[in-house]
Amino acid sequence: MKKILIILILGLILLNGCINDRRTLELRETEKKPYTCSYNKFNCDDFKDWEEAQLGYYICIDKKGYDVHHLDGDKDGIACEVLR
Ligand SMILES: [Ca+2]
Repeated sequence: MKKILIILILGLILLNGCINDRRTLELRETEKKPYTCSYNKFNCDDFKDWEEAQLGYYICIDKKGYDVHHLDGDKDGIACEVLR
């Protein structure tokens, strides 16, 4: 019983770590303005570099299931080729 409790607590600590990493990632993303996937708000030139644009693309794919900001016009899975 004690072992199960320890494993459960370790699992919760690990899970919390993952969530915090994700928040850090999104905060870095939001230095210019709060990042959202609710509506088409961002263009490629709103991101500081290609890596950030690609991250923004992935975040909305993950949250909404599609390219909310139309960052990948040719739909090859690579956002904002113009920034590379
Ligand atoms: Ca593309």
